[in-house]
Amino acid sequence: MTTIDLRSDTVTKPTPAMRRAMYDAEVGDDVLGDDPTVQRLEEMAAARLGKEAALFVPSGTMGNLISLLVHCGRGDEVILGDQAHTYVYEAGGSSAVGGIHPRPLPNLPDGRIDLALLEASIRPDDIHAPRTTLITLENTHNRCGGAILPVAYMDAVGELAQRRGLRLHLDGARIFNAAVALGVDVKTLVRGCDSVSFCLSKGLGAPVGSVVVGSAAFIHEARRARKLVGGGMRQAGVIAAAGIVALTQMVDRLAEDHVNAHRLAEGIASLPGIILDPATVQTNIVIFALDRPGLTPSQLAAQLAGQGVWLFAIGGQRLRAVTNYHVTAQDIERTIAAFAAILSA
Ligand code: TLP
Repeated sequence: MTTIDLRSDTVTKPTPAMRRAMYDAEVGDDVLGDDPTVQRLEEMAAARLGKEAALFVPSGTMGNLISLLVHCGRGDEVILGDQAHTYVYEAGGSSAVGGIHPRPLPNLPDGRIDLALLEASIRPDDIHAPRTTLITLENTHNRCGGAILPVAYMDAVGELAQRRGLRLHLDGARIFNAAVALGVDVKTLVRGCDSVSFCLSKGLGAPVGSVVVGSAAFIHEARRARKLVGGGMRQAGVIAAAGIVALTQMVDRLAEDHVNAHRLAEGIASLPGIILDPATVQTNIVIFALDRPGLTPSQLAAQLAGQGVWLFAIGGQRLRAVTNYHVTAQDIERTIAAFAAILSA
């Protein structure tokens, strides 16, 4: 029985083309500015997102941390969603390392933060208050079920940030999922952002790495911050080469993951005990709740694993399945059948 791994899109393994590119990569000491493959990836990423410059980093977590360290001084406040990956899953890094004060506001179910609340939460110029310097958004929104923040909302927050003298950082770990699903150029989606961190190692399939983009001045400081957190890498062209393949070959196919996620949602939504509106599934993440006396989310996950289907319980009554390029349309039918066998019993 083969395993269908829906735990995350981070489980994707490098494609044959990536392995070949890694083998052939021309490399140098990137901390000394000598790695041509890293430079090519950074130039490609900056151009693709419509920003002046880019920095290759080991992970999305480090990309967000570096960005926050550059935008905020100690004691400054960042406004972010209470379901944001940066707030929930990054080990409190911006507070621990940067002394940055988080101001979590409720994420709406569609991943947005209410605009009026955002604006009202900006601190007054008062010696008692931390200084609000940054807003961080997440697109697509992981804990909001892969929800897309549309162009109009991104632009509105960008305009608000600019008008109020704040910076806007985007955790765009899955920004290409959003761009592909909306059918818009990713540049358009991020035009109001001062910085964006996006991941090569999720749906795009690279084994390691994220890229931070922004102005040349921002990236200059980000390079120093990367050093500070120990993220300067030497012959990193070996992994950047896979990132180049990710950007050139793996973006458009994300649409298949979205179709599979939607089919999965439709296939399980009507099963007894599953609480899920398939219309809310916009990209490759399916989050649903379980309401079944005598069966906890962890027990359901364990029973599915017994049938070769892996996914995660993510707290409370919720579970998450993430489609990715190792998961085929037939795998989705097998997954639906496994759910049905357990829940109809
Ligand atoms: N998300 C992982 C887990 O950490 C939850 C996953 O399986 O989805 N931003 C967002 C929106 C993310 O979803 C993730 C990873 C990150 C940042 C961090 O990226 P890495 O894992 O490269 O540090």
